[in-house]
Formats: sequence, structure tokens, C-alpha cells
Amino acid sequence: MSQQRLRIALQKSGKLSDGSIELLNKCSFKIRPAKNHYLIKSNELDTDFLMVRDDDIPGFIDSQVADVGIMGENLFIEYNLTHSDNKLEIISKLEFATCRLSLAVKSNSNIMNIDDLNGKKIATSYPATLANYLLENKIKAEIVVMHGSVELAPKIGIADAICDLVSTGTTLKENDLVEMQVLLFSEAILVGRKDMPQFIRTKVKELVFRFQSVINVRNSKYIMLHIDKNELPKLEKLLPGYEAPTILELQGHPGKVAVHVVSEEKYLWDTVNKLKEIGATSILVMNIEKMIA
Ligand code: PRT
Ligand code: ZN
Repeated sequence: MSQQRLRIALQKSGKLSDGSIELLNKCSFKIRPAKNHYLIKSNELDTDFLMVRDDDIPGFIDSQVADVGIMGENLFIEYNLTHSDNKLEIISKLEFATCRLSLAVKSNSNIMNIDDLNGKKIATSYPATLANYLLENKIKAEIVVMHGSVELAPKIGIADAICDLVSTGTTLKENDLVEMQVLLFSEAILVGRKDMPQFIRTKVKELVFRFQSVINVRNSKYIMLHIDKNELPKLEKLLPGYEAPTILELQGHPGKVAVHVVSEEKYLWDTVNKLKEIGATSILVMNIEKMIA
């Protein structure tokens, strides 16, 4: 049963932990996880954090042990497929822990496409998602459920193929496997119950507002530079996201201005070099902590 405090379930240790803590701390929660701490209290929004295994998070929300939780979209999909009452909803995408659930086979396998999986064995930790995919594609294959080290299954003869999460692809390569088909793309998400009480929804709304303020600027930098006034039109093309820049006259340098602008960081070094080419000087690039719309 939910009391007045907001209860958020987080993965204690794993691929979602650092990203979750970093995001929450940028939203002022000041969480400092320690080895044996399973409950962390914060005065911010009167919140309790439950530090648990990721697999437990959907069930905790479902049974109201937690109000919301951060999990991978892949787990949310698997949970929904195995719980037909569908009580959970995605509240917000969080843009970290991105990965994909893919089918992979040995590099020397004679399985060339998904139809070749007919009659074969596929090892996975996501049996419902895989079963659903096989059904949709009219493939009859045997599913071998494993809760770890799925990538070893073909090597030790347990299965002909695997269906596992892939991020950089290093694990597949190390195990002489090649990716054959992506089933779904995933990222960290904030999940809650569709029927959460109003006072929880109000707090969650504030939480999401804070998350978005941080997420919005994750790929942006605050750039300041000096440039010849005549070159200003060229800046627009060089700085993606260049909207409403601040332009200030530079005292003692007629014809020159200082420009302050928020711009996307993706191609930062490339952009900086191009800025230099059009004569920009005193280029300062700064991190932005939050951007409140
Ligand atoms: O102990 P606990 O049960 O809490 O953790 P866990 O071991 O079950 O989960 P964990 O920490 O491995 O993953 C938690 C969530 O992180 C997943 O449900 C995904 O949503 C997300 N995530 C993002 C990943 C990866 N990237 C990822 N690369 N989860 C797992 N992997 C594994 C993958 O299974 C494979 O073994 O990393 C390996 C592949 O990585 P690359 O970079 O070599 O391709
Ligand atoms: Zn797990």
C-alpha cells in the first residue's frame, strides 16, 4: 500500500544503476548507494528508493510495493507479455542504457535467415518476447530459457541460436556469434501503474519534469564565441539547434560580436574546427546541467 511518500524502485547493481543514480542526482535527490543499503531515503519530494534486482521491479510496481521504477523497455515488454492484465504503463523514456534484443548465430552457422530457425533451438532470457516474435513470423523453434551467459549456449551445444541483448556487439564477437535480426530496441524507462493514486501522479509529474530538464540538455553544450558580425549568417548553418542566440557588441572591437548559444554536441570537434575556419575566436564550450523550458 502506498503511503504519502513516493517509492521508486531502482536496480541496485547492474547496467541501469549508474544511469539511474546520475539522472536522479542531477534532479537533486543526493543518492549515495552503499553495498548493504536496500532502502535509501531522500527528503526531496519525500522519496524512498528501493534498491533491488531489475527483474523484481515490474512485480513490485504491480503489487504496489513501489509506485514507480526504472527498468529496461525490454523487461517491460517481457513482463507485459506474461501478465495479461497489463497494469503497468511507460511514463517516460529516459534515453540511457540503450540496447537491442537480437537473434544471433555462430559465424559459421548454416542458419542464414530467420526461416532457417524452423526446428532449431534458441536460448534466451526473454522467452515471451521471443515466442511472440516466432509466432508472428510463423517459425516453429524450441525456446531454451537461460538466466545468464546466454552467449555461451551455441558453444556448449545447448542451442543453435541465441536471442539476447546487444549493446556494443563485443560479447557476440568474443563468442564468435553474428547478429542476424533485431527483435526490438530498448532504453531505460520510468514505469508506473496505470491506476496510480492522484497524489502519487502529482509527484511523478514533478519527477518527470525534472528528468526531462536534464535529458533535454544531455546532448547540448552552451557555446560562447567572438566573431565578425558579417559572418553571423554562416553560424546558423554550423550550429545545430541554433535558436535565439544572444548577440552582444564587443567593446573596443567594432564589427565584432560575442555570441552565446545552446547547440547540439554530437559533432562538437568538427563544429569547433568549422567555427575557427570562419574566424571565430575565444570559443568557450560549457556543460549545461539543466534547461527549464
Ligand atoms: O542483477 P540484476 O538482475 O539486477 O541485473 P541483470 O544482470 O539481470 O541485468 P543487467 O544489469 O545486465 O541489465 C539490466 C538492463 O540494462 C537490461 O534489462 C537492459 O535494459 C539494459 N542493458 C543495456 C543491458 C545492456 N545494455 C547489455 N549490454 N543489459 C544487458 N546487457 C548485456 C547483454 O545481455 C550481453 O551479455 O551485455 C552483454 C552485451 O553487451 P555488449 O556491449 O558486449 O554488446
Ligand atoms: Zn536481472
